[in-house]
Amino acid sequence: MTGILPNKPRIEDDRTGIDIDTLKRAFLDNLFYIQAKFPKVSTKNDYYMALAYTVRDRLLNRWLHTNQTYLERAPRIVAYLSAEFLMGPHLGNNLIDLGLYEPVKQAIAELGLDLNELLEQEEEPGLGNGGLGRLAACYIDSLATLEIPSVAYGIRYEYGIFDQEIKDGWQVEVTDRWLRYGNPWEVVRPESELMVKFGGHTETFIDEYGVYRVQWVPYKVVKGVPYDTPILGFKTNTANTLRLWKAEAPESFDFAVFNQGDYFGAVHQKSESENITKVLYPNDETYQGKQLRLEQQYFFVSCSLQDMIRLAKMQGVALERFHEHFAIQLNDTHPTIAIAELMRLLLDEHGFDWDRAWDITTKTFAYTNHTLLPEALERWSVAMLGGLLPRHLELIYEINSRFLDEVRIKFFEDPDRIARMSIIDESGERYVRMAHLACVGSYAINGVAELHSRLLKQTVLHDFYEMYPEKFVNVTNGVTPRRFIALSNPRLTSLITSKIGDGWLKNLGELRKLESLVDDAGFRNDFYQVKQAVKQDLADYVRANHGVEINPESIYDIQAKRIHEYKRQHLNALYIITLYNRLKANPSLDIAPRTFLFGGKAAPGYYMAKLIVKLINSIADVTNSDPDVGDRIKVVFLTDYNVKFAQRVYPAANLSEQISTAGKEASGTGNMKFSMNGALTIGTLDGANVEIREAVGAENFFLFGMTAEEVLAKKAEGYNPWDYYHGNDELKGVLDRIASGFFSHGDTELFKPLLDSLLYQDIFMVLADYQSYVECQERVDGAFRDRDNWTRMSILNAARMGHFSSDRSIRDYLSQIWKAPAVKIDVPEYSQSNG
Ligand code: CR6
Repeated sequence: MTGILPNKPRIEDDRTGIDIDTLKRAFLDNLFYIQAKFPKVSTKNDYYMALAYTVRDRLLNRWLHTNQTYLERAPRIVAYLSAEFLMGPHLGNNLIDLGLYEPVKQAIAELGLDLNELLEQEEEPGLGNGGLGRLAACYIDSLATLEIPSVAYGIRYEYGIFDQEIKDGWQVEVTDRWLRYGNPWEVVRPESELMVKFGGHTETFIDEYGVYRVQWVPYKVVKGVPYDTPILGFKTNTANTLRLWKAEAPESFDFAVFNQGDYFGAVHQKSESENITKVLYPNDETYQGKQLRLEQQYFFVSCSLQDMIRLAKMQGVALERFHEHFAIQLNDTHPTIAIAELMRLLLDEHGFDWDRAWDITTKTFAYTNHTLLPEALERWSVAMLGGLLPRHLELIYEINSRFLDEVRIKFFEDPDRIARMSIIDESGERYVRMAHLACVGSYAINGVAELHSRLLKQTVLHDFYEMYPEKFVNVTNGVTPRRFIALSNPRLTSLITSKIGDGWLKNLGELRKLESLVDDAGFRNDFYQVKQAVKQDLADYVRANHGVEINPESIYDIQAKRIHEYKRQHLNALYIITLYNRLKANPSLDIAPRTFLFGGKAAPGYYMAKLIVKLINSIADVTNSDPDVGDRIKVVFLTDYNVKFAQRVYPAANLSEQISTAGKEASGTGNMKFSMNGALTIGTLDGANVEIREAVGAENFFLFGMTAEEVLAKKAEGYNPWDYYHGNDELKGVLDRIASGFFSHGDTELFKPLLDSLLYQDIFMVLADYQSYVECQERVDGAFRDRDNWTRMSILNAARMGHFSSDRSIRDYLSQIWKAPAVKIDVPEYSQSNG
């Protein structure tokens, strides 16, 4: 049998048709036959599910044709390996990609329902911590939009990033049961299960050809089951696959144990296997040497590589050509064990010799580094890695020994370099340094913004840069305008489209056409009205969900991102207290009213980050109820920040806080999402802020603080935060106010750890940047009062952000690293049948 569907999709068919009547009928059919409900007893979730299945039916056609085309044509495939995919809700995005948003909205309305309410029902798959996971999601959107054959591999965590609640001002973590009501977007493929080995030992033997070989005898085997989600491109026929692996026990029971009567032992083994994909580690930018985390990494990497080899075979591609067939991108070091695993598969399971296997491996992998923070660089103790993956440890030692020989030859009189560059850290307890393995085993290494890529070459990866300068490239991050403008800001989208057409959604550079409208007072007013309407929406949401009244005329000053000392939410807090002190000293002070909005999760074990959350909430308690403050300052901590919520927040911002210590934020991507939606940035010269400022123009960006070079210089000359405390009365007043217990009902101990860390160490130089930040905020205050000029700057921000589309990032990866051509997918056109 050839072809996928027996017939062309027909316009009046329930599973393919897209006219309003068919959509309504299909929706009711799904409600009846899938949810087994009729309208009178249906919950909102039943309606959501019925709609989700209706939409899924309409994308299956493209997905199956895409899969069939790839199978037949065996094109070069980009495989994106990532431990995190922070997808956000699927329904709205799929509607946008299919061009079905308006018809579906109408069909749903004709059934007496509200599309927005159904969209709200979707429990998002929060399978990531922050920027890195969300970046992966944007990249697979762009890969499909650019019609690049690709597959994304990751882990199907049963519990994603925890839900955040706030109790008495403190963060409380609640498990994220996102799969509770089922997931209509995934298709399980039990027939494609694979086995993954763990533990045990290795044995050597001589094979039938007299060749010396190694065999791994594992302690346990775990089954990997793939769950596939179609990832549509925007208005293309391409629908690629996100394949997430779930761990299961190979048999439901170990019958040998069971028959001896050890029922609990047998069940325990089963649950132990399933533990591997139970929960996402909720740490952003920190590494913890937890064995289960290494098990997760190896589990998904081994499944994915075995799957690729299987696919290559199905397509008749010889393994010698694996690297021509696949470009594998390692999203940070989390999947880096793949380098040793591919070597193992080629050597031990497919009989390759070392040189051939190494040649293929090093032509296959490319590595993206996402951080310079030392505490985030992954390293596994040799004892742990060897216990879990004995064969891989042997291979890593062999890779290292050959690599160090090369280092010796290239830098023959520099023995220190050997110790510095070794994949094995032998300075104390021995560790495997995953970033070193990634550099040695990859043909390309990239940072995620120009500054970050430069600092990588100058600092953490300097030795590797000297060894392999040709491997180093930069790919500045980008974000998808489909989700972060079209879906989340429909008002702005229709305004833009009414002026310049809709080509910008595929070619974001076209936004430049808006620049010529900046002198058009009518357009400025429309743009302003859009922003006000969106701000009103957020105000309604905050009233309903937080019980706080915020003023849409005020500056919406927003810092939304993970809570981290390097991101300096506490610098923002110090400014709020500065304003508060000023208002108390002079109650008639004239300031532009501001609403300070914060959103973000703290890692559960990160005490200082949690204390910062508590401080913000404590400040809010005081400022929001002090009659002297009135409407001039409101502070709100927006609970449980996630992708769904982010989509409400970015469009409503006037001011985007991007205030990390220069040199610490590799790129940032929230900075891009805010600016695209017309927010102005207050920021340091850090990460992609540097490039954003160049793009939008220095006059449309509020810059403050030390540069990365100045930060390093200050550290070198000996930084003493007390100098700033004693040298700045206003800063002293702020810190003293916290210390006095003013925000903690008289408790002078509560915030002491935070104050001590600022006054005795201040590694992120909050105090050093304080004055510059405060002065910059005063410029913001002044600028906001000139409403028309602010709108002008806001338009120019939106108009000049074309460079920060993830489509551009993907094109950069393609031209510099992957070299995979696009493949057009043909899908039969709808036909009008006559029965
Ligand atoms: N935490 C960087 O800190 C960057 C993203 C995506 C981060 C952030 O600046 O935008 O990656 N790094 O490149 C890591 O996760 C290690 C992040 O999200």
